[in-house]
Parts: sequence; C-alpha cells; structure tokens
Amino acid sequence: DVAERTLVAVKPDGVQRRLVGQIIQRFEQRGFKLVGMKMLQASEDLLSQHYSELRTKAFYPSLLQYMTSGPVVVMVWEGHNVVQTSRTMVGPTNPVEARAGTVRGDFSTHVSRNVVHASDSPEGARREIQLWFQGQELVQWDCCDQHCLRG
Ligand code: DAT
Ligand code: MG
Repeated sequence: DVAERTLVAVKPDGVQRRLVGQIIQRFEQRGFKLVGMKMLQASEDLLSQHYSELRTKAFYPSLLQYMTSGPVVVMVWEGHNVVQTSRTMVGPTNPVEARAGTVRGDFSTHVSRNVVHASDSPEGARREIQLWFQGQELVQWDCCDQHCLRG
C-alpha cells in the first residue's frame, strides 16, 4: 500500500518568527517521515491555485498579500493517517479555537496569521503536493524505525 502523504507549509509569519525548527520537530517526533522540503518565495500564481476555493472570500486579497510577503517552507510528510493527524496537530483555522499543544494554539492569536498550512483531505493533499513539488523532489527512503510505528 502507498503510504498517505500531506502537504505542510510554514507560512511567512512562521518563517519570520523562526518557528520552522519547532514545527518540523513536532512532525518528526510524532513519527511521520519527511519526504520533501524546500524554502521558496511563492508566486501569486501558485498561491491563487493553492487557494482557488477561497477566490470569492472577502479576505482573499489580503491572504495572497500575506502569503507572498516572504518565504515559506513547504514539506511533504508521510505516514499512517498523516492528513487527519496533521490537521489535529495544527489546530483549527481560527487560533481562538485552537487548544494549547496545537501549532496554532501555541503560536498564534489571529486567523490571518496562523503560522502553518496543512492539507485538509487526502485528495486535497495529492492536488497540493503536485502543485508545490516536482516528482523528483520527493524522496523515497526507508525510515529505520518504521516497523515500530504501527501494528
Ligand atoms: P485552513 O488553513 O485551516 O485549512 P482554510 O483553508 O479555510 O483554513 O483557509 C485558508 C487560510 O485562509 C487560513 O489558514 C487563513 C485564511 N483565512 C481563513 N478564514 C479567514 C478569515 N475569516 N479571515 C482571514 N483569513 C482567513
Ligand atoms: Mg485549507
């Protein structure tokens, strides 16, 4: 079976606030496998595809402005139920609802600066991974502890 993958991105506020390491650490310690990672300044074109569902929202122009305001760090993580588990680790969209222990609950106060992105479904993850990564940028490798991580 092909392991599930998800796209996680540290948004420009997270990079500026030097939270990249702490966010990577959370996914590593949970037991997920990093299979792709890069830092880039995202273009408006890429972000308009990434956030195409939000096109009609009032906050969409400011969302694109924020997301192009500085570099992002995008990652692909792999593992059992990684999509849903990542959403739980990241917390709800609005930090006011995010519990301590989640990324948003620990590091953010405002919905427009919520530090991190994580795909919301396996189909969404496939679409986003294709959008942000070339196939050869994803690395297939054996994690030596993988047999300890599931039954
Ligand atoms: P999520 O990032 O939790 O998947 P989403 O896909 O609904 O949330 O929205 C994408 C991003 O858009 C979100 O992380 C922050 C921004 N956003 C969403 N709702 C917003 C709002 N009401 N005001 C400002 N920004 C908002
Ligand atoms: Mg979303």
